[in-house]
Amino acid sequence: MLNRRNFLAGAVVVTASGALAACSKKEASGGGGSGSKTITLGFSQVGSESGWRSANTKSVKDAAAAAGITLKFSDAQQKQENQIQAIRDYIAQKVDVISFSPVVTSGWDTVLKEAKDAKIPVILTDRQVDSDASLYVTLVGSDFELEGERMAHQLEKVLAASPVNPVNIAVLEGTTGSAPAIERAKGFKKVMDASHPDWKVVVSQTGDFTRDGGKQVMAAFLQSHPEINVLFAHNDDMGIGAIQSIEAAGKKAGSDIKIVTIDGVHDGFVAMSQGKINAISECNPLLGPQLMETIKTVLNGGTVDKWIKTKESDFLADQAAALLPKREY
Ligand code: GZL
Repeated sequence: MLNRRNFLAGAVVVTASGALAACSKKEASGGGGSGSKTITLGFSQVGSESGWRSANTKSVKDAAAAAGITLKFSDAQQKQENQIQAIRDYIAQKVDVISFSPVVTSGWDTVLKEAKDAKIPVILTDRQVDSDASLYVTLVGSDFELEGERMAHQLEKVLAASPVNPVNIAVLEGTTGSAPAIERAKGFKKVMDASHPDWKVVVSQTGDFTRDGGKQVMAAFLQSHPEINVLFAHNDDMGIGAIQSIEAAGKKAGSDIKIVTIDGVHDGFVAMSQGKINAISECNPLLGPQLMETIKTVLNGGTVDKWIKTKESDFLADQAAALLPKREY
């Protein structure tokens, strides 16, 4: 199990590894300028499973173009073997740096060692791995355990405004074995155990972060557990899919069944403005600019923290309509 505490304990200021010997301070500037070497980045993306992922992909592509970094991009269709193959291809192509969002936390040691042996620095984005921290330079991404805690506190607000008794919670989990699924569950449970002995998780199952997954699993939940009156979905897309099944069952999303989700994508805000999702804890997908800045710092021999966290907020349904026009994704 990924342990955030150990991960944080390993959070040291990282000096650029020997892998950067190939690039002197002067050379790696991301393209443009006379005599500067254009950086080539090999990026392996999880897939295209959700609105969050689409926004994340656009952010990476736009930021690479803006930074003058040559981007080799691959979509793994949520399969670890595709990501491992893509990383091996980038090593063979001798890219300057590799970045990826690991679909799951485990099973990366061998390929990360291959990248290290090839003296190619690896920067994680979005999701953590449980490999030894010496095998990658840093993670640019959110604190998922904190997102789970924030979600529980958001549910407290929703229930204070519209109490239900008893509180029977269904959970739509993210991709099995992924850092967000593991850590969000952990954070939510931490608050439940500390403050809400009256809350009960009656059923919990993965919907794999997709709308269809949320729809199918929620339909089964409603059959087996008609007592459900709260849904915690690990992302907006599964919550949106679940709304279809809730309404097909003749129930009112957002009132018969309170719904709280994580991400904050456009369609999540639309569902909030319709009163169908009661609260969203944001998980910021716009990691591209931070990633490119980190790449340039690392390739120019600079130091970066072991975890570069993204800033994010929490929203209740009554804020959605006003905020929708300003949302960037
Ligand atoms: C979180 C990201 C998750 C999102 C989902 O950083 O890895 O994967 O919450 C996405 O929407 O599919």
